[in-house]
Amino acid sequence: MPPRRLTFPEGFLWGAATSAYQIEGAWNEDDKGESIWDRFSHTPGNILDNSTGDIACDHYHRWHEDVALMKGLGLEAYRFSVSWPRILPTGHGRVNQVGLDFYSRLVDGLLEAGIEPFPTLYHWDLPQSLQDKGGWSERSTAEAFVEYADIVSRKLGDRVKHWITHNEPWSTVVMGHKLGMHAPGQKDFPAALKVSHHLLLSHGWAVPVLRRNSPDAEVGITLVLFPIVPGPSNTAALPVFRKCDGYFNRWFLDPLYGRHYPADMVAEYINAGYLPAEGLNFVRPGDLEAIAAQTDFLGVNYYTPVITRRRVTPENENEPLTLLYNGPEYDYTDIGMMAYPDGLRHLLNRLYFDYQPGKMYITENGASYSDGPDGKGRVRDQRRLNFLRDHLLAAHRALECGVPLAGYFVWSLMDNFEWSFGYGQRFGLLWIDYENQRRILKDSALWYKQVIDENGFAVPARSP
Ligand code: IFM
Repeated sequence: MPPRRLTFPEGFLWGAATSAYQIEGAWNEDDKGESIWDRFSHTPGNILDNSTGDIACDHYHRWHEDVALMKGLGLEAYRFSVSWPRILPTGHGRVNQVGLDFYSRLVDGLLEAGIEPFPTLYHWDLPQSLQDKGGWSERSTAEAFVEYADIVSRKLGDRVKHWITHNEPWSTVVMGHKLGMHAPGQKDFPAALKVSHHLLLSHGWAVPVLRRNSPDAEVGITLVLFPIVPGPSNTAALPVFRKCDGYFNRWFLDPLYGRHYPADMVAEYINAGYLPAEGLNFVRPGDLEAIAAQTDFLGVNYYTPVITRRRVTPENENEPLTLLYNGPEYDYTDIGMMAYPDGLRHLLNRLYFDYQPGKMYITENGASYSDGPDGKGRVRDQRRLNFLRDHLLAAHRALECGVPLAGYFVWSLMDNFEWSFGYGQRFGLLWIDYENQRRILKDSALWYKQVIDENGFAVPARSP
């Protein structure tokens, strides 16, 4: 059988993504304030290889070269994040003009290169001064976020046509405030639930501000989402399935799409003692209406599914995270995430049929594989290429079902600081030599360039 060609819809946007703390460096230059990630990474014991984002990929100084590389790849869109403490060194009040100018030049540079900027306002680097006052567990941080969103969108709103308020609230809540593996390193689930509310509230409050300052722009939020899949040979009990879905997905999706926080999860958390008997006592009148502000798109970050286990013991019944199954029969990337391309098709279909977002972008998808340059300086990262190809195939299948998917961003444009894993995990299309900051296009980057040029690719006969 001749190989089948996949063609994506006309106008489908091909991009790549990064975030400020992971690539910029220049952590204390030009009057930038300290962020919670500066504090967290400077605290010994928090990062696997004891590294920090102080220099990272030095993108703050090399953004010109990076935009040229993006142009060479034919990228049509670039998702980056704005560092809040670069703009407002203490979180609110005094504005740092130099910081604003940096992003203004970046946006101009991207537009000149024919690349659509997709800025994300919050990709985890909260100003430390706000953390010192309680961070996201305080409502005042949501108010400060709106001030910040206003300042950035007044400056860039004439040129930016796509705004993303937050990246992965789930990660901030769970990794940062429940498990303590991300900044600010807290392990307090009751406080984390407040954090989740204030993150969503700040999103809802920022939407009309972004629309006012950037009237022609689309506004959305990015969630990391997980298809819930019954484990092999043991059909998961429905309550387990529902609970995982509630914990990972519905807790964020339901309020954003006007359905309030899921009642079954509120009951779970009251039962487990994470919420008081009266429930969500931090939700005030009008909050849920604000959170449900109409958006133009949903940003979907997909990496890995949640495979449920059947057995629920008295010890783990209130703890959704213990209900995961990591069987050896699956493929794993170097960071230990399960590679499960078909999960993307399930996820996109489910999101569309359950929530009907007007449009979706896959704002992150990618894999950590450590393949480095061979003797000739070539990076043969066939595993990443296969990963991207199989996920694009799954995304295309969702498109065939009518899902309004408008674009795809590889995570990441370049290898970078992978949070508590440091520099040991490499997700990039570009290899970074951290000794001399040399960038090398990996084989996957060259393949992706061809996909962009042809708006599709030939599917090998053996593909799923
Ligand atoms: O590196 C992160 C990114 O910052 C958010 N999404 C997941 C990526 C890979 O872990």
